[in-house]
Amino acid sequence: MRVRQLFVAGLLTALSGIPALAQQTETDAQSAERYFDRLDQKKQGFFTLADMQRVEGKAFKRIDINKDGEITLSEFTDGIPSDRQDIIDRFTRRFELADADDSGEVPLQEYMDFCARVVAAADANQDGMVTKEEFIAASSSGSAE
Ligand SMILES: [Ca+2]
Ligand SMILES: [Ca+2]
Ligand SMILES: [Ca+2]
Repeated sequence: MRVRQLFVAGLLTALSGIPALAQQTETDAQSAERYFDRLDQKKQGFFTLADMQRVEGKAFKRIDINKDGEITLSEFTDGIPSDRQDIIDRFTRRFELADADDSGEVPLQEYMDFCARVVAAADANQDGMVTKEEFIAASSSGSAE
């Protein structure tokens, strides 16, 4: 269980995007909440895998700077100030999580599979809906120590 929680916690900042870096005092729970609100576009109090894939599908197109249908590490870390090696390292680890086959590129399908892993790990009661409570619990408990 702990590994699952860490996994979700590890994904959050990557998926929330670089603008999150402006608020470095933000806790994991706050970051999770902000990201949740972005996914819960209909304000229903939960999001589904389809919701996440719709939002992240758009993000993918933005990250894929050269529009070749695949994200590379340099595209993924583009825009991070070069003196923030800690952030670059964090994004690098997250890229490696998304790049399940270790090919150095993440095509859309791999990215969508990655979203499915996030939802599966966060949806504690496995009803297909990730509530804010589930999402925050999954993302904050793993980094509590
Ligand atoms: Ca690309
Ligand atoms: Ca790959
Ligand atoms: Ca659920």
